[in-house]
Amino acid sequence: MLAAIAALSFTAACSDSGGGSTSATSSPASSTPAPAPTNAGAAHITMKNFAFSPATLTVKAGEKITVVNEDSAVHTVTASQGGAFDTGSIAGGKSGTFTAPSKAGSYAFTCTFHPNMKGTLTVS
Ligand SMILES: [Cu+2]
Repeated sequence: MLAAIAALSFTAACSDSGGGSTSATSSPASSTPAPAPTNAGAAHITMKNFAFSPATLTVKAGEKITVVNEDSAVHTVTASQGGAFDTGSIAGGKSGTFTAPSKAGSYAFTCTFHPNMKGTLTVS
């Protein structure tokens, strides 16, 4: 009798875990990416097509203002009176900054190279 073969009941409990438990709750990625609140209130002036934009700007005393030159020509933001502020030359494609006067008032400014460019800075 070859009954000794029966010892091969070696059914290891390798239960192939292909179970239908597909509980992979993939989050629908509806998390809105933070909309970068960086310079939300930062004052800035853009020079484009030989004009300031905006041409009139209201800022707080001593506020820092960023000036972006989108033209290819050199521009400045220069106070028309008393040298209240001046960015100096800003080459095309570059940017600069200036600081608003600490005294409230209305300050006309221009570009020293292009006097037709005019703007007004109001310090509140
Ligand atoms: Cu200019």
